[in-house]
Amino acid sequence: MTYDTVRETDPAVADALEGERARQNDTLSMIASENHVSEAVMEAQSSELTNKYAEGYPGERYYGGCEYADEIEELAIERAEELWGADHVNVQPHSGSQANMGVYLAVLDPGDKILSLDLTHGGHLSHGHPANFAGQVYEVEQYEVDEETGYIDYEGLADHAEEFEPDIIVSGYSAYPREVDFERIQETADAVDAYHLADIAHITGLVAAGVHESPVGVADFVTGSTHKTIRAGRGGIIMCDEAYADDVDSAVFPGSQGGPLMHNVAGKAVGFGEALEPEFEAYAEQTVANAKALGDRLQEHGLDLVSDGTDNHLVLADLRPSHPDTTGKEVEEALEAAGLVLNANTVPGETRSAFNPSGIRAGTPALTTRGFDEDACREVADLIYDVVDAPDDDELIAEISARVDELTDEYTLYE
Ligand code: DSN
Repeated sequence: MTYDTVRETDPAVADALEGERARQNDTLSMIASENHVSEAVMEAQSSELTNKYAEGYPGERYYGGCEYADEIEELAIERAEELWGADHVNVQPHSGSQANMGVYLAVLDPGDKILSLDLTHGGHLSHGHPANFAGQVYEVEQYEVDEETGYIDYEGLADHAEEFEPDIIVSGYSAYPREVDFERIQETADAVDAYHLADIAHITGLVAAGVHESPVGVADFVTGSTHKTIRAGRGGIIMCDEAYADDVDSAVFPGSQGGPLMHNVAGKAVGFGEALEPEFEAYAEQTVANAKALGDRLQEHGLDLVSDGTDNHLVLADLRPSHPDTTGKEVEEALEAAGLVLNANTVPGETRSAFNPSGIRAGTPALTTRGFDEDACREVADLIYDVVDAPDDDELIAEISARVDELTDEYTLYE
């Protein structure tokens, strides 16, 4: 794909697009929520479907000319049903947050109660943070991880649910490195007669590949995004039993969205098709193996990992025990200068701020797409540790940057 046509009419945008392509090629993305889609997904996403209004659902649209939109949405739905084994799938949410909004609108009234994980313990804004619509429209209380172990405090959650009597319990997280016991959370939801929404945005691909326990068929609702561990381009998805299908569909359209972004639905269809190929399972397994290798090596260097390791695609390091005077933001910025892009992150028991927190979160989905194996991830852990240890050492940053250049040349991405 070239930007030659954009360049003819709009050089400023072409420069920025080419800059972003070069940035992705020449740096290593370790942001746990990012990945690199195939060129086929990108082509589908930049198709003429960006021009098309298709309000409604396949076969029941409010506009003419939807025959190809119907075909594409049906393909995306069929493939998603096969990938996750869901009864009903809505592929129209513009994002994971909109997918969550769709579920809330389907079953909650304003003022109803949400019980979800605290953002600083690994939750998500759309699970009820006061700055988000969910925290403003609903009454929210939050559960936590056990600060000693870093694992979800399932007993604390059950006690909290009994006391708070929520209408919905939200599981599924943004910075939680361990397998989630969805069955156990479902038992808690059943005990207090609450719905259970499992937001698997981060682990959608791991669940599809069978390398993480699936909440589909366990939780009442499963939401996800389509661009993280599943490489289907930006967007969201909702899965549920047939019994909730009509409520969910009308909560998405017309409840909270107008016309679906059909070009993104086309990207989802292509990406889901790719994930149905046998190689995807190997990719997901390698992603997890790479995160373990990365985490083990960081621990060998003396970094403290929340929960003492990982079961999935990410590690969360708490810098305080080994480097009490170094913040996550300082490390994020120094690493970025060296071409390693990850994010500063809050940790359980955070003592600094969300903007300048005490941890760093590192994920392996994008590295694995580039072809990194465990050895390569161990080397990346060495580079990360060197920067954590000396974020102000410009000479070191330059050396690491040179090594990152060699790695990005070896593990190529987009032509
Ligand atoms: N912002 C995403 C993340 O980085 O986890 C979740 O939406």
